Amino acid sequence: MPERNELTLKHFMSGLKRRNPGETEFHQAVEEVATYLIPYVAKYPKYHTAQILERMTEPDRIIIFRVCWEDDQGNVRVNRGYRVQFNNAIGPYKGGLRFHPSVNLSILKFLGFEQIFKNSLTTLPIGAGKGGADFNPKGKSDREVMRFCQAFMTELSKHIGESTDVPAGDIGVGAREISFMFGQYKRLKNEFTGTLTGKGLEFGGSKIRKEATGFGCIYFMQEMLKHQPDDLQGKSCTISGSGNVAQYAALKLIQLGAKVITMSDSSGFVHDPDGINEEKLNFIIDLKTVKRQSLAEYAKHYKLDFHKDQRPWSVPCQLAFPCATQNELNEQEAKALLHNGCIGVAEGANMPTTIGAIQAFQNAKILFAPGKASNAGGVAVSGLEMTQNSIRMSWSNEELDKRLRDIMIDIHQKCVDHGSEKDYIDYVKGANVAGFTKVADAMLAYGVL
Ligand code: NDP
Ligand code: 2IT
Repeated sequence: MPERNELTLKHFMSGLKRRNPGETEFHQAVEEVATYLIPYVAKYPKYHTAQILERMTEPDRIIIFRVCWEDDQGNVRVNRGYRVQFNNAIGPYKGGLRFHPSVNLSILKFLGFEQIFKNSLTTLPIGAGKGGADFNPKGKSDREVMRFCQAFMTELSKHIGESTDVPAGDIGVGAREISFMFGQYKRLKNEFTGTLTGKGLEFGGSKIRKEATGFGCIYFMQEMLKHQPDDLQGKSCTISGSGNVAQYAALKLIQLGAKVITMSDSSGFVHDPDGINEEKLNFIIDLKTVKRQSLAEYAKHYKLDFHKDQRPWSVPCQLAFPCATQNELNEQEAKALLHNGCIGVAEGANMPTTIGAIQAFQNAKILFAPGKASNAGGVAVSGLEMTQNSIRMSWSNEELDKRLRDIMIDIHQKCVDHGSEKDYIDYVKGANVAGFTKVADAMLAYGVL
């Protein structure tokens, strides 16, 4: 048994698992962070005395509600809606909404927890939350999605607000869903405020928000390479996913002279050895966001191989960008990437890499950027959307792209400052420690609450 006052990872994790049984994704996200923060907290006893880690892993509150709606055949359908308001020490709760059949409390708690550190790293005054529903938008008509979004917002609207909690998109929640939800919020509250981000440009949305997560991820990789020094020119890149994050990661790679050779979706991956150019990418964007079909149609159209039910990590590449979902790159796949000469990985998705895979990359001392650093561009431009809404102004593409790039450069520098080892930069350590201190110091200042 550890001493009563001694904090060890094993002791901390066993308490967390006892309090949150069965929540495996939440355990995984906390373990990755605690591995670095427990030794840090041991060095600065003020955090331990105030039980900051214990408080940070307990959400401020969780709202769970029934969402009842009617499908096109007039059948009554029931889903479960959630909002995890995790931590508002440095600003209003902020984080996306996910609509996917796999959504459960464990997944939303892991996402909300990650958001604490990510949002802190952006330097903007935003706290952390996450929400969503086990609703599957796939195969639903626009009218069904509208009725679901309106029913979902009817309850959620009681718990959010421009200075309270500001949701945005995530898996299954894009421009269509945000528009339906914002319309319903405006109707119920009779106010026009920036309570959701990722809105349409006609009604308070920010330029570059749609592109921000993907672009930001590539800017982060650019910084890691520059530090070596190296660059993106001519590098072969595998991407997983073909949704919002993957699409704009691909676009920025193409614009910067790299070669994108794979994209994927939940039905498999496509390998395009000649490289996906802008014209082909536009085909994919239309296929996934307008037609809402499988990537297999892309393979068919361009006469390429479609690898059904497989992930792209067996394809030799220099850089890899997991941009689909959690735990989509395991240790065995990490070893395949390393074996094939991969020199850098940046997470566009949240927690796409398993703990074993991260260790494999770190043991091989290749560049590895955790999502809380490399995908922070999305929430950063959401924060800038909040600012523009508050001052009732909108900034230009150039202004926002510059701010996004500066934020990613700044996050990279913070990771270097806090994660530099003798001959390696541990970006996971850097992101966790740098993200932690701002939130922890705010919590200390508030006293015991
Ligand atoms: P989208 O819904 O736009 O796209 C998700 C993509 O991932 C689709 O290609 C989808 O395939 C695929 N996918 C989803 N679930 C699975 C699964 N279980 N197995 C295999 N493939 C899957 O979501 P986003 O692009 O917005 O989000 C992608 C990731 O990025 C998520 O981890 C999200 O949390 C993270 N993220 C998103 C941000 C944002 O601003 N949107 C910001 C920061 C992080 P299919 O089309 O077949 O469903
Ligand atoms: O994971 C994320 O950072 C997001 N889904 C974006 C959150 C936001 O509020 O823009």
